[in-house]
Amino acid sequence: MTTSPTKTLDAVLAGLMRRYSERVPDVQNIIRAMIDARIIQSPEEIENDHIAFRTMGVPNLGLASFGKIFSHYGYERRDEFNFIEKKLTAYWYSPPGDTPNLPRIFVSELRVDELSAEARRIIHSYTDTVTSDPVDALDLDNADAVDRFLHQPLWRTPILADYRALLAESEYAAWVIYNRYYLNHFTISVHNLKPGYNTIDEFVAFLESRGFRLNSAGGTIKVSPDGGLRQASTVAQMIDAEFAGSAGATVDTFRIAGSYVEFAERRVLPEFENLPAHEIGRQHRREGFETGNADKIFESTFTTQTGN
Ligand code: OOG
Ligand code: NI
Repeated sequence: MTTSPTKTLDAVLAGLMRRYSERVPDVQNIIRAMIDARIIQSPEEIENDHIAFRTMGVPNLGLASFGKIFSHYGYERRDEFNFIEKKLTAYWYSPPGDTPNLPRIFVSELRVDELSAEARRIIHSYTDTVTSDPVDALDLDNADAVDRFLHQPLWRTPILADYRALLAESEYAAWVIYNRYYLNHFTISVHNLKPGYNTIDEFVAFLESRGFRLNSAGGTIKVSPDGGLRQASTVAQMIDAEFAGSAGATVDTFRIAGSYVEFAERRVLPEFENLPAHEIGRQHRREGFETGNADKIFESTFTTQTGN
Protein backbone atom coordinates (compact mmCIF):
# COMPACT_ATOMS: atom_id res chain seq x y z
CA MET A 1 0.00 0.00 0.00
CA THR A 2 1.29 3.46 -0.84
CA THR A 3 0.27 6.44 1.26
CA SER A 4 1.56 10.01 1.36
CA PRO A 5 5.08 10.41 2.81
CA THR A 6 3.75 12.36 5.81
CA LYS A 7 1.23 9.66 6.67
CA THR A 8 3.93 7.00 6.43
CA LEU A 9 6.26 9.05 8.61
CA ASP A 10 3.48 9.65 11.17
CA ALA A 11 2.84 5.91 11.34
CA VAL A 12 6.54 5.10 11.73
CA LEU A 13 6.91 7.66 14.52
CA ALA A 14 3.76 6.37 16.24
CA GLY A 15 5.12 2.80 16.14
CA LEU A 16 8.41 3.90 17.63
CA MET A 17 6.69 5.82 20.43
CA ARG A 18 4.30 2.99 21.21
CA ARG A 19 7.00 0.37 21.73
CA TYR A 20 9.24 2.83 23.53
CA SER A 21 6.57 3.81 26.03
CA GLU A 22 5.76 0.15 26.69
CA ARG A 23 9.41 -0.48 27.45
CA VAL A 24 10.20 2.62 29.48
CA PRO A 25 7.75 3.02 32.40
CA ASP A 26 9.09 6.54 33.09
CA VAL A 27 7.40 7.77 29.89
CA GLN A 28 3.88 7.07 31.19
CA ASN A 29 4.87 7.93 34.77
CA ILE A 30 6.11 11.37 33.71
CA ILE A 31 3.04 12.03 31.55
CA ARG A 32 0.76 10.99 34.43
CA ALA A 33 2.66 13.25 36.83
CA MET A 34 2.29 16.16 34.39
CA ILE A 35 -1.45 15.58 34.12
CA ASP A 36 -1.74 15.18 37.89
CA ALA A 37 0.05 18.53 38.41
CA ARG A 38 -2.18 20.13 35.74
CA ILE A 39 0.80 21.01 33.57
CA ILE A 40 -1.05 19.39 30.66
CA GLN A 41 -4.50 17.91 30.24
CA SER A 42 -3.62 15.25 27.68
CA PRO A 43 -0.43 13.65 26.29
CA GLU A 44 -0.98 15.19 22.83
CA GLU A 45 -0.08 18.60 24.26
CA ILE A 46 3.52 17.50 24.70
CA GLU A 47 5.87 18.71 21.97
CA ASN A 48 8.52 16.14 21.10
CA ASP A 49 11.74 18.13 20.64
CA HIS A 50 13.70 15.21 19.20
CA ILE A 51 14.18 11.47 19.20
CA ALA A 52 17.48 9.61 19.13
CA PHE A 53 18.93 6.40 17.72
CA ARG A 54 22.28 4.64 18.11
CA THR A 55 24.06 2.61 15.43
CA MET A 56 27.17 0.48 14.87
CA GLY A 57 29.62 2.03 12.43
CA VAL A 58 30.34 -1.05 10.31
CA PRO A 59 29.83 -1.72 6.58
CA ASN A 60 26.12 -1.84 5.57
CA LEU A 61 24.95 -0.35 8.89
CA GLY A 62 25.68 2.84 10.82
CA LEU A 63 24.83 6.41 9.88
CA ALA A 64 25.16 5.86 6.13
CA SER A 65 22.47 3.19 6.23
CA PHE A 66 20.18 4.52 8.95
CA GLY A 67 20.18 8.08 7.60
CA LYS A 68 18.47 6.94 4.42
CA ILE A 69 15.29 6.10 6.32
CA PHE A 70 14.46 9.58 7.52
CA SER A 71 15.96 11.32 4.47
CA HIS A 72 13.33 9.46 2.48
CA TYR A 73 10.62 11.25 4.48
CA GLY A 74 12.14 14.65 3.78
CA TYR A 75 14.36 15.04 6.83
CA GLU A 76 17.53 17.04 6.12
CA ARG A 77 20.94 16.17 7.51
CA ARG A 78 22.43 19.03 9.51
CA ASP A 79 25.53 19.41 11.75
CA GLU A 80 28.03 16.67 12.49
CA PHE A 81 29.32 16.06 16.03
CA ASN A 82 32.42 14.22 17.16
CA PHE A 83 32.81 12.59 20.57
CA ILE A 84 36.51 11.77 20.72
CA GLU A 85 36.64 9.80 23.99
CA LYS A 86 33.43 7.88 23.33
CA LYS A 87 34.51 7.24 19.70
CA LEU A 88 31.19 8.42 18.34
CA THR A 89 30.07 10.45 15.35
CA ALA A 90 26.57 11.93 15.23
CA TYR A 91 24.34 14.01 12.98
CA TRP A 92 21.06 15.69 13.59
CA TYR A 93 18.27 15.87 11.05
CA SER A 94 15.68 18.61 10.77
CA PRO A 95 12.11 17.70 9.83
CA PRO A 96 10.64 18.57 6.42
CA GLY A 97 9.95 22.31 6.22
CA ASP A 98 6.19 21.99 5.83
CA THR A 99 5.79 19.97 9.04
CA PRO A 100 7.74 22.00 11.57
CA ASN A 101 6.25 20.34 14.65
CA LEU A 102 7.73 16.94 13.96
CA PRO A 103 10.64 15.90 16.19
CA ARG A 104 14.22 16.51 15.13
CA ILE A 105 16.27 13.33 14.90
CA PHE A 106 19.67 12.73 16.49
CA VAL A 107 21.56 9.68 15.17
CA SER A 108 24.96 8.54 16.37
CA GLU A 109 27.39 5.85 15.28
CA LEU A 110 30.17 4.02 17.09
CA ARG A 111 33.49 4.23 15.24
CA VAL A 112 34.11 0.50 15.62
CA ASP A 113 37.51 0.74 13.87
CA GLU A 114 38.86 2.71 16.85
CA LEU A 115 38.09 -0.04 19.38
CA SER A 116 40.48 -2.78 20.55
CA ALA A 117 40.99 -5.86 18.37
CA GLU A 118 38.91 -7.93 20.83
CA ALA A 119 35.94 -5.53 20.83
CA ARG A 120 36.10 -5.29 17.03
CA ARG A 121 36.13 -9.08 16.79
CA ILE A 122 33.06 -9.38 19.06
CA ILE A 123 31.08 -6.72 17.20
CA HIS A 124 31.92 -8.14 13.77
CA SER A 125 30.97 -11.66 14.88
CA TYR A 126 27.42 -10.27 15.02
CA THR A 127 27.30 -7.59 12.36
CA ASP A 128 29.16 -9.49 9.63
CA THR A 129 25.98 -11.47 8.99
CA VAL A 130 24.61 -8.26 7.47
CA THR A 131 26.16 -8.51 4.00
CA SER A 132 24.19 -5.80 2.20
CA ASP A 133 22.60 -2.56 3.37
CA PRO A 134 19.20 -3.67 4.76
CA VAL A 135 17.67 -0.22 4.21
CA ASP A 136 18.21 -0.62 0.45
CA ALA A 137 16.00 -3.71 0.55
CA LEU A 138 13.27 -1.94 2.53
CA ASP A 139 10.10 -0.41 1.04
CA LEU A 140 10.27 2.92 2.86
CA ASP A 141 6.74 3.82 1.74
CA ASN A 142 5.35 0.87 3.66
CA ALA A 143 5.03 1.98 7.29
CA ASP A 144 4.46 -1.55 8.60
CA ALA A 145 7.62 -2.81 6.89
CA VAL A 146 9.65 0.08 8.33
CA ASP A 147 8.16 -0.48 11.78
CA ARG A 148 9.09 -4.17 11.62
CA PHE A 149 12.57 -3.31 10.41
CA LEU A 150 13.23 -0.87 13.27
CA HIS A 151 12.21 -3.46 15.84
CA GLN A 152 13.76 -6.61 14.38
CA PRO A 153 16.97 -8.24 15.63
CA LEU A 154 19.34 -7.31 12.70
CA TRP A 155 21.87 -9.84 14.08
CA ARG A 156 21.77 -12.89 16.36
CA THR A 157 20.98 -12.49 20.05
CA PRO A 158 24.24 -11.73 21.87
CA ILE A 159 25.69 -13.91 24.58
CA LEU A 160 26.17 -12.32 27.99
CA ALA A 161 29.96 -12.75 27.99
CA ASP A 162 30.17 -10.64 24.81
CA TYR A 163 27.87 -7.99 26.28
CA ARG A 164 30.06 -7.79 29.39
CA ALA A 165 33.29 -7.61 27.41
CA LEU A 166 31.89 -4.74 25.34
CA LEU A 167 30.55 -3.00 28.45
CA ALA A 168 34.07 -2.89 29.91
CA GLU A 169 35.38 -1.05 26.86
CA SER A 170 32.45 0.92 25.41
CA GLU A 171 29.11 1.19 27.19
CA TYR A 172 27.66 2.50 23.95
CA ALA A 173 28.79 -0.67 22.11
CA ALA A 174 27.14 -2.86 24.74
CA TRP A 175 23.92 -0.85 24.50
CA VAL A 176 23.69 -1.21 20.73
CA ILE A 177 24.64 -4.89 20.57
CA TYR A 178 21.53 -5.68 22.62
CA ASN A 179 19.09 -2.78 22.01
CA ARG A 180 19.86 -2.11 18.33
CA TYR A 181 17.45 0.41 16.76
CA TYR A 182 15.06 0.68 19.70
CA LEU A 183 14.25 4.32 20.31
CA ASN A 184 16.90 5.61 22.70
CA HIS A 185 14.85 8.54 23.99
CA PHE A 186 12.18 11.05 23.19
CA THR A 187 12.44 14.59 24.46
CA ILE A 188 9.83 16.78 26.13
CA SER A 189 10.06 20.44 25.01
CA VAL A 190 9.69 22.36 28.23
CA HIS A 191 9.68 25.93 26.85
CA ASN A 192 6.11 25.57 25.52
CA LEU A 193 4.67 24.33 28.82
CA LYS A 194 2.75 26.65 31.09
CA PRO A 195 4.50 29.27 33.25
CA GLY A 196 6.00 27.71 36.35
CA TYR A 197 7.20 24.70 34.36
CA ASN A 198 8.55 26.20 31.15
CA THR A 199 12.20 26.52 32.10
CA ILE A 200 14.48 23.53 32.54
CA ASP A 201 15.24 24.54 36.15
CA GLU A 202 11.54 24.58 37.05
CA PHE A 203 10.80 21.37 35.19
CA VAL A 204 13.75 19.56 36.77
CA ALA A 205 12.56 20.71 40.21
CA PHE A 206 9.13 19.28 39.39
CA LEU A 207 10.61 15.93 38.27
CA GLU A 208 12.78 15.71 41.36
CA SER A 209 9.82 16.51 43.64
CA ARG A 210 8.04 13.55 42.03
CA GLY A 211 10.98 11.25 42.67
CA PHE A 212 12.30 10.76 39.12
CA ARG A 213 16.00 9.90 38.96
CA LEU A 214 17.97 12.22 36.69
CA ASN A 215 21.35 11.87 34.99
CA SER A 216 23.88 13.82 37.07
CA ALA A 217 26.88 13.56 34.69
CA GLY A 218 28.45 17.02 34.44
CA GLY A 219 25.57 18.42 36.55
CA THR A 220 21.86 17.66 36.18
CA ILE A 221 21.21 20.55 33.79
CA LYS A 222 23.46 20.68 30.74
CA VAL A 223 23.81 24.20 29.29
CA SER A 224 25.29 25.08 25.88
CA PRO A 225 28.05 27.76 25.93
CA ASP A 226 25.63 30.27 24.30
CA GLY A 227 23.10 29.55 27.08
CA GLY A 228 20.33 28.79 24.58
CA LEU A 229 20.05 25.02 24.83
CA ARG A 230 19.41 23.53 28.27
CA GLN A 231 18.90 19.79 28.68
CA ALA A 232 18.37 17.14 31.33
CA SER A 233 17.44 13.46 31.19
CA THR A 234 16.34 10.56 33.34
CA VAL A 235 18.66 7.71 34.14
CA ALA A 236 17.90 4.85 31.72
CA GLN A 237 15.44 2.27 32.96
CA MET A 238 16.76 -1.23 33.43
CA ILE A 239 15.32 -4.10 31.42
CA ASP A 240 15.61 -7.84 32.01
CA ALA A 241 17.48 -8.74 28.87
CA GLU A 242 17.48 -12.30 27.60
CA PHE A 243 20.86 -13.24 26.20
CA ALA A 244 21.58 -16.35 24.16
CA GLY A 245 22.58 -19.10 26.58
CA SER A 246 26.08 -20.41 26.85
CA ALA A 247 27.19 -23.67 28.51
CA GLY A 248 23.92 -25.49 28.03
CA ALA A 249 21.56 -22.76 29.24
CA THR A 250 18.86 -21.70 26.79
CA VAL A 251 18.82 -18.10 27.98
CA ASP A 252 20.84 -15.97 30.36
CA THR A 253 18.83 -13.13 31.88
CA PHE A 254 20.69 -10.03 32.97
CA ARG A 255 19.53 -6.52 33.87
CA ILE A 256 20.86 -3.96 31.42
CA ALA A 257 20.18 -0.33 30.54
CA GLY A 258 17.26 0.28 28.21
CA SER A 259 16.07 3.72 27.16
CA TYR A 260 15.47 7.04 28.90
CA VAL A 261 13.54 10.34 28.65
CA GLU A 262 15.05 13.76 27.92
CA PHE A 263 13.88 17.32 28.59
CA ALA A 264 14.96 20.36 26.57
CA GLU A 265 14.53 24.10 26.88
CA ARG A 266 15.37 26.11 23.77
CA ARG A 267 15.60 29.80 24.61
CA VAL A 268 14.46 32.56 22.28
CA LEU A 269 17.45 33.90 20.27
CA PRO A 270 18.69 37.37 21.30
CA GLU A 271 17.54 38.93 17.97
CA PHE A 272 13.93 37.85 18.67
CA GLU A 273 13.81 38.76 22.35
CA ASN A 274 11.27 41.52 21.78
CA LEU A 275 8.75 39.46 19.83
CA PRO A 276 5.39 39.02 21.58
CA ALA A 277 5.11 35.56 23.15
CA HIS A 278 2.29 34.38 20.86
CA GLU A 279 4.41 35.02 17.75
CA ILE A 280 7.34 32.92 18.89
CA GLY A 281 7.83 29.70 16.93
CA ARG A 282 10.55 27.11 16.54
CA GLN A 283 12.45 29.32 14.08
CA HIS A 284 12.97 31.96 16.79
CA ARG A 285 14.59 29.61 19.28
CA ARG A 286 18.06 28.07 19.65
CA GLU A 287 18.31 25.25 17.09
CA GLY A 288 20.47 22.17 16.84
CA PHE A 289 22.46 20.32 19.46
CA GLU A 290 25.61 20.86 21.50
CA THR A 291 28.58 18.48 21.77
CA GLY A 292 29.26 19.22 25.46
CA ASN A 293 25.64 18.60 26.44
CA ALA A 294 25.28 15.49 24.28
CA ASP A 295 28.50 13.98 25.61
CA LYS A 296 26.95 13.86 29.10
CA ILE A 297 23.47 12.87 27.95
CA PHE A 298 24.90 9.71 26.34
CA GLU A 299 25.85 8.65 29.87
CA SER A 300 22.16 8.27 30.81
CA THR A 301 22.55 4.59 29.85
CA PHE A 302 26.01 4.12 31.41
CA THR A 303 26.57 2.10 34.60
CA THR A 304 28.05 5.23 36.22
CA GLN A 305 24.49 6.64 36.14
CA THR A 306 22.28 3.55 36.36
CA GLY A 307 24.33 2.16 39.23
CA ASN A 308 23.99 -1.38 37.86
C1 OOG B 1 22.17 10.58 22.50
C2 OOG B 1 22.78 11.57 23.47
C3 OOG B 1 22.77 13.02 22.95
C4 OOG B 1 21.26 15.14 22.83
O1 OOG B 1 20.11 15.59 22.84
O2 OOG B 1 22.27 15.86 22.77
C5 OOG B 1 21.42 13.65 22.91
C6 OOG B 1 22.19 9.16 22.96
O3 OOG B 1 22.18 8.91 24.18
O4 OOG B 1 22.20 8.28 22.11
O5 OOG B 1 20.42 13.03 22.97
NI1 NI C 1 18.69 14.00 23.06
